[in-house]
Parts: sequence; C-alpha cells; structure tokens
Amino acid sequence: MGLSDDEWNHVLGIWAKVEPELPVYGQAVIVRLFQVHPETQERFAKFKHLKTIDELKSSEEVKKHGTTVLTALGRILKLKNNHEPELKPLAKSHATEHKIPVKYLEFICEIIVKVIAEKHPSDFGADSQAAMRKALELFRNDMASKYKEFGFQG
Ligand code: CUS
Repeated sequence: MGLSDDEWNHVLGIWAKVEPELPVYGQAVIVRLFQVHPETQERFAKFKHLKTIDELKSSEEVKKHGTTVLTALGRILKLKNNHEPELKPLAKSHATEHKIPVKYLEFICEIIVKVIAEKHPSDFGADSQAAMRKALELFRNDMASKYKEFGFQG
C-alpha cells in the first residue's frame, strides 16, 4: 500500500521545512522519546548515564544521534515507495547489532509526528499528518519484514 502523489507531496513538503533544522528536531525527538519511553534509553549504552532532563537536553551525543536518525529517515522518505536499497542496510544493522524492536520504531515515529506538529502548527495540518503517518507506517512495515529476513523477530 503505497502513498499517492498527493500524499507524498504532503510528506516531502513538510520535510523540506524540517530539514534546515534537523539537529533541533533530532534533539527534541530523542529527548522526548527517552522521557516518554525510558525503556528505549536503556537500549543505548552510550545514553544510560544521562539521568535528568537537563543532562539529556545538553548532551551533544543526543543531538548527534537525533540528527543521524532524522537524516536516515529523510533519505528514506525522499525515495518514496522505492526505499528498499536504503532500508536494507538500516534494517540489517538494527536487527543484528542494535536490536531495536519494531515497537520502538513505532514510538519514535509517533513522537516525530508530534514534534513536527508542535513546531509547525500551521504547515502540518490533518492531511499532512495523515500522509506522514502513512509514510512512516510504510517504513516500519518494510523494516519489520526485513527484520524477519535477518532473523530478528522485532
Ligand atoms: O539510530 C537509528 O538509525 C535508528 C533510526 C532509524 C530511522 C531506524 N534509531 Cu537510533 C532508532 C531508534 C532510536 O535511536 C531510539 C529508540 C528507538 C528507535
């Protein structure tokens, strides 16, 4: 179930507004994720020592990781329905090294939508949000099926 041209236009339109500030968004997403779903923070040895919200917010590592995550995701979104070549290595590393369950991908995707909606209330209306949710669902479904190919049940 791919997205229509119109839906992709919504997705890439809002992404173009996010992109110039990727580190800002990336940081906000990771900080929020670790607050709302602390079990996700436990998965990363390099972030375990960050205890308070201020420590999270001032961590360069968190900012860097958030930028990495959103850069990877942006690359995938721009490939629209043809993201397979880009997704495969990502699914492999996440299935075999990082072991990030699909559930955690759901958490992070939901937070991405919320953070964009907060920062761009007027440019990210119901249609755009629905399109973004659909694109992220496509991403997760394809990650989940690749996970299985790599022997990770997710
Ligand atoms: O890093 C990376 O790469 C990933 C993303 C993609 C898009 C897949 N990640 Cu990191 C993810 C996650 C995190 O960090 C946390 C939590 C959950 C998920």
